[in-house]
Amino acid sequence: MKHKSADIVDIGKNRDGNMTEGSKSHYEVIVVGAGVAGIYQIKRLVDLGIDATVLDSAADLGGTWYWNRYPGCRFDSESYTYGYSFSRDLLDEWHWKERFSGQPENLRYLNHVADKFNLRRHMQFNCKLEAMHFDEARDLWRVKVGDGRELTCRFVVLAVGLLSVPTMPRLEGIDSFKGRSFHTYYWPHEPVDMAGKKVAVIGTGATGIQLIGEIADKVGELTVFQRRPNWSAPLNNSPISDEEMADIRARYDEIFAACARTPGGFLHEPDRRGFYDVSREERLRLWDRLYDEPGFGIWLANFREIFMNEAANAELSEYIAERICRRVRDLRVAEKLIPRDHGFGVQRLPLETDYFEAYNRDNVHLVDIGETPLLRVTEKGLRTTERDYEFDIIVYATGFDAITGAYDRIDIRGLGGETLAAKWKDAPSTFLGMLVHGFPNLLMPTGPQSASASTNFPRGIENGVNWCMGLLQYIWDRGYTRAEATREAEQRWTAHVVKMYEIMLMRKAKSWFTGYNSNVAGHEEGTVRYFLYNGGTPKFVGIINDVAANGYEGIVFGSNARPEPEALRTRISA
Ligand code: NA7
Repeated sequence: MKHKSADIVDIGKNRDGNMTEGSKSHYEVIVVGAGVAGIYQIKRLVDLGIDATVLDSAADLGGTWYWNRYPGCRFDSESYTYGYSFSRDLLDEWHWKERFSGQPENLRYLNHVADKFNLRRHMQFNCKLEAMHFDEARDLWRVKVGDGRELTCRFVVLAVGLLSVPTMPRLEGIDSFKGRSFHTYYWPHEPVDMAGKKVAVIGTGATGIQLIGEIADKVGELTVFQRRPNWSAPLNNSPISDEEMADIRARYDEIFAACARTPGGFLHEPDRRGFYDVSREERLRLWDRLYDEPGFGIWLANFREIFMNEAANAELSEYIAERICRRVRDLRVAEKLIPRDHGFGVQRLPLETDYFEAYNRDNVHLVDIGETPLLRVTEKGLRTTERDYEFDIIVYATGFDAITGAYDRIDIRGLGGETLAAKWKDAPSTFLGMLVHGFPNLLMPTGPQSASASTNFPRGIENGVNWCMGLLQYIWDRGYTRAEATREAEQRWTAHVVKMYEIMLMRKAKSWFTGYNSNVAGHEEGTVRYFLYNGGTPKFVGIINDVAANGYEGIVFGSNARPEPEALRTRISA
């Protein structure tokens, strides 16, 4: 497809179709992030012939699947619910090899999508977005890229990821360690030889749990430094044969329809019977089945009360604790792996493969740093209040400055020079998780308080991108140059998001769902941030569709800088 120039203001000098992406200075839309969301976003834009580009700080596309290369990294979503749904052709030709596909295949998939739809030529890599300031007189964003370039665009779409800013412990001596060390997010691209090595893993979130289960039998000694245990349940992964894949392909419509129906955007539908309407025996039968089934069933196909009712949650937690005890030989170790400070499923549930069995191995050791905290990193390893440990490799599986971290690190200034980081200092506030009052022409298809983070991510991404595209088309059709959420609409949405937390036990959890991160100033224990929309996919989609149907109620439009009618026609008819 010809990449049309849609420069609509006098600063657009690069009208030469032969110019490379990197030499242009103005775009109608700049998309930031070439991950799952950015890839779909640019696909939708180029399909319309919009002059758009993607900037990404990485050396290549893939976002999460580009960066996270640690062993064991994989979906907890059924692979065939994770892929894009927009192209029948793509669905028909891609064979997911495993029910829960691993990082290498996921990255191959995203590359395949980009190549198939010729999207790579609209992407610029090693391009970190440093700043974006809104030019109020011209309704433009002035964008500063890490390579020194200054670009302008009418709209910025931030597809920067929810978990894209890894955080390290605030420990002294990290740089003094003489062995190899890395955060899981920055796992090296070349294979890491761990055979016979003494390896430390700090952190037992979803990442640590995947990693530990995978490497326990491949390293010399593995020492896990656990501050708080996490609940987790078996992934029960398996390969997908040609026959199964053919069957999945024939059922794709049904599969995506089921995802659209469920709160989490997965295939797992909640058990809508009342927790106390069925006998305890019946509950146990359900849990026995769900625990041994693949995927998030034990979390999402459970009774809805487990998310809201302390007693119901406690009964399920006891059941899971008992299943853990059956898998870990040393009951003292099992006891340390069972969370006692929060109930099952109120934090993000990690799914595991052989995680608990890893602790039955002689070469795997668990250090409870809740009891004997880490003091510092030394030249040779780690020091706790109890003793010194020596390692060849230290892996930090210590999580992310989640949800708002990537936004906070960009100098984003809206009307009156207000910075987004200052506005969101205590907590984000948005309209539908996709727009922010005071920051016109900024779109976040998967922003804080949208439903994407609390759902099967690509399903949320498609909903978010589709809605943003509808809004852009509305703007272009009417010749507007500015769109901004009103303060009232933002306040209403944020209050609704907060209300949705009030009924959930998760509001009390020390997890990235509530903005907790001991390694980020201001995010320590005690500050709850309302990051996610917990009303579920169907409700979220209903609300955003209603907003669109009502002429984008809650958004004000303006046309300070009128586009040339011809340029506008070109874009819309493309
Ligand atoms: P998480 O879920 O935030 O887990 C981070 C883990 O690291 C967790 O066990 C933390 O313990 C531990 N941690 C963090 N900082 C420290 C310090 N300073 N010292 C010791 N231990 C620490 O991140 P993940 O990467 O595992 O998962 C993130 C998401 O990625 C996941 O939910 C998936 O959606 C994909 P804590 O519990 O805070 O005591």
